[in-house]
Amino acid sequence: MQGRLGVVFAGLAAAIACAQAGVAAPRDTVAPSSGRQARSELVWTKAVAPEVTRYRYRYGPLLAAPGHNLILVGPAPIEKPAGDGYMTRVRPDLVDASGKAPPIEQVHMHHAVMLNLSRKDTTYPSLPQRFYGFAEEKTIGQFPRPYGYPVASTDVWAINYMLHNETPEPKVVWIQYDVDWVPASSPTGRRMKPARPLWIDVQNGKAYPVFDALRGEGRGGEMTYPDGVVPSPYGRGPKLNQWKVDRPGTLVAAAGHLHPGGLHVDLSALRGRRSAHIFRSNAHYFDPNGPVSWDLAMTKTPLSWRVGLRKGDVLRVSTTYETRRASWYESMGLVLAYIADGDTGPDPFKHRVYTTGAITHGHLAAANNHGGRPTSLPDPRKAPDGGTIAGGVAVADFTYLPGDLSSSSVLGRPPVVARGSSLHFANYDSAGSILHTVTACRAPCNGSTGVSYPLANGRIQFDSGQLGYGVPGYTPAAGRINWRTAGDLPPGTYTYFCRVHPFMRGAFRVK
Ligand SMILES: [Cu+2]
Repeated sequence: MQGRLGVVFAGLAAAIACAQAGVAAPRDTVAPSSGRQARSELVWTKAVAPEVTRYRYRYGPLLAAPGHNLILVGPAPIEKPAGDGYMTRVRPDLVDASGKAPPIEQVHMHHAVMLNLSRKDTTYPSLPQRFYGFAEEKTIGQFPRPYGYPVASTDVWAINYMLHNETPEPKVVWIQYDVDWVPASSPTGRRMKPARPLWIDVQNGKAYPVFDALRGEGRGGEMTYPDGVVPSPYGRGPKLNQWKVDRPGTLVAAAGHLHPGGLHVDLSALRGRRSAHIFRSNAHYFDPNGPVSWDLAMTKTPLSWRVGLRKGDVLRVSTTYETRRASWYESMGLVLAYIADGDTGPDPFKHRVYTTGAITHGHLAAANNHGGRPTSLPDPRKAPDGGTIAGGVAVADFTYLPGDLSSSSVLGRPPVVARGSSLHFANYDSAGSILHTVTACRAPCNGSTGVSYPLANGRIQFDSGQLGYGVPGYTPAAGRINWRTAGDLPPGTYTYFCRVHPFMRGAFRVK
């Protein structure tokens, strides 16, 4: 048996030698689906109010290759209503060929950003203007009257997104976006006032704007980023979570974005030494397991919400994650707000501001499989000892060899590592840019896969990062395929999963 495993390992080692030589360090790109280039198309239009037309568009087909963690490197142009006008509402979705949203634990939108390539972003001018963003929270953006996002007929819209296929099968999906539109020349359009998007992000400007919130960090089971992180994650550099107001105006709408485990995103205004809390976008979890999954909706400002700001005021964002149940890797926290330049709204330093709002939609069917039900997978704590392959574990073809819970052969037994030694993992699937992690989950970690199972909740925490190649800092890829466990793990059986492909489960044993 050992000899055969050695042969397997030699083949894998050749693959990795290739990858290390740079032969296969591909950038993640969107593969055209069977020759059909992705493009955006108008699906239908309908009148929803006098002089307000709803346009439904779909952008696709997007082929999420098996197991891929895709990021589109260049933004792709998308359709928009013709002529000059105002966008007054936007509703995003991710759908399959039947028009339904696929289950989140199979394929999900990590994030998608709608861009206006014809304008500069206000809070990060080297980017095109970010005017909407969404992930599986799918917040519906609605402007209060008489405000809207002004769009010129010559503006070019684009979308930049990261899509995860969490399964080993190819998935084809479309990004769907509904836009409510008021022509500028209509009587309603002539009464409208323009509002400008402000993207305020705890990692503003980073191509992959994420941070980790680890279990046990913070106080009372909650960690606030960046406030609760010592030393400051920004070091001596600019405070990425702040933006200085460049002209007087009034905020008219805001909503937050966060990831599973996130509790809320807070927006404050600073004037001199004073600080005014102006909005908390709460994550409302429908998930019966609590704040642990994408089964959530964010609250958005009420239509009557207005905050007047002066030039020189500072807008500041922070986000809070729960840190009692699990670790939350590669998390986000941001607010998208809209400001009407020149308008004078209530001064938040003189008047009380409503800091809460309502969710924009209810529980989504795509988020309904919570997982964690019994399966036929074994309890690795009860399995006999296994051996390692050339001293380590190979991640290949969506399995951990040896130690994969799905393997009924000897390969399914947890490999043993001597106390004081570390166990080596190497991801050989990465030659095809399939990223995997080795992330601790609480034993036995053998329940069914769903939006809230497994979690990164091992008794002792560890996480390899996303092993594989890509552009570090731009994609989630760690830029390496190797990882070692800590050498000081106490004896016991350790269970783990892949954050990218949560159906992947493995175990090892320290003796
Ligand atoms: Cu994986």
